[in-house]
Amino acid sequence: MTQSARPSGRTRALLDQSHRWSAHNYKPLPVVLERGEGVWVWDVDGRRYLDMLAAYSALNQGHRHPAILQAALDQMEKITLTSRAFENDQMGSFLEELCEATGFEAALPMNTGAEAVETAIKMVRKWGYEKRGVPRDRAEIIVCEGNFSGRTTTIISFSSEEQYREGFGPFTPGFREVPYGDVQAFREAVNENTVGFLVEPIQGEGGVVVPPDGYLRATREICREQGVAFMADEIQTGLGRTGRLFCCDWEEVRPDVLIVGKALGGGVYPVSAAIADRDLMDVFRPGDHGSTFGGNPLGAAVARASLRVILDEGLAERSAELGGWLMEALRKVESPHVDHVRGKGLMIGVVIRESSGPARPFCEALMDRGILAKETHHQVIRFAPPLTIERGELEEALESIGPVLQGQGVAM
Ligand code: IF1
Repeated sequence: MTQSARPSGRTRALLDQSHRWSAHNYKPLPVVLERGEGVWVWDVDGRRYLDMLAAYSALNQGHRHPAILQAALDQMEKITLTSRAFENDQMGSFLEELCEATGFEAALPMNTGAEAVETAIKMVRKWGYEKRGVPRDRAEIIVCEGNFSGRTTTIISFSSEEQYREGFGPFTPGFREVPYGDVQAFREAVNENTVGFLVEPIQGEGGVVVPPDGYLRATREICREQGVAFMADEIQTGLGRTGRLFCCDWEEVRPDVLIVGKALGGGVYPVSAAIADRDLMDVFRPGDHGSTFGGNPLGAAVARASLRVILDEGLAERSAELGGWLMEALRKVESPHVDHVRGKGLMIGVVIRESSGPARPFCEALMDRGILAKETHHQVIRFAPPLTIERGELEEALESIGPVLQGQGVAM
């Protein structure tokens, strides 16, 4: 991995420019990228980095996958946007292929993950009123502490992260929070107005938190008994990331609503969807819900290719094999700074001890060695490369990751 000097003149100028003109809603690493290919990205000074974040699992297929690019280019030669006022020749095939791959009867296409989550919330609320007889405006959805499902005002209404809520009230009612991983707490929270349970099979932003074995299965059974819709937010864990096509597959759990996004767009175009059977999906009638770009032909063509790549290249199987190897290799690194390593497949979190300070300086030291990773929740370094990564590339990365985890080059 190349050692990189401190920001050069060109990097500095571009950092200053974005700082001058952008809202300051992020604190990105001081690296300015201008090219990506597979698992590699290059900054404006030509330095190469291994991308171990993959845009938070929106790049499972790697940067600029040729088949996905080609699908985008071909579609751009034809038609890119129609709105849903008219039909287009790509959306139906996209949704058919998506439903076949996931085993559901229908899908509602959106763009960002948050929009798909909002779609799922509206779906199960209306289903609760129409099919379950829940009194108007009394529907409740159970969520977990540590959740992250997006940044809209309704979604942050049920966030347990103070910073994501501070200053953005008033909040949307109708959500009840339970500890993540606690089946009994979930059972006790269900009442006659509970219409849904929104859960990430592994909490990504929460710090790559894997629930106890059987948690998904047990809560899913309670949902079945109580007539509550089990809503899996697989926007980050889905599409191969954890070693199965969907993380729920590890416990053979079939949700009532499957929410997907990120890698569905192959790193080329935002595409998301809420997927369900007709008993839930058909609560939507013409005019109930929509989006200017949802189901557009360019996004649909890109999503078809993105899904094809995941299935044809066996990305879930690669994630299981390489993730298992990487997790074991990381656990073998002897370091006074690492509390433990957790995750599933190529969705891995390395937890840094509080006594060693936050994870950010470790990510900065990794950047200096040509590896891009991002901390989450202060203490966790997240490793989630494209699922197309080769074993040799991971072995090479480990030659740098090991020493950094042992504190080399880390400003503590
Ligand atoms: C940011 C986090 C990750 C998600 C899950 C829905 C969404 C996300 C499980 C919403 C989005 C992104 C959002 C981005 C950073 C990133 C993130 F740190 F914020 F939480 F991945 F962990 N469900 N996660 O992870 O999808 O609307 O963004 O398309 O907001 O900073 P979106």
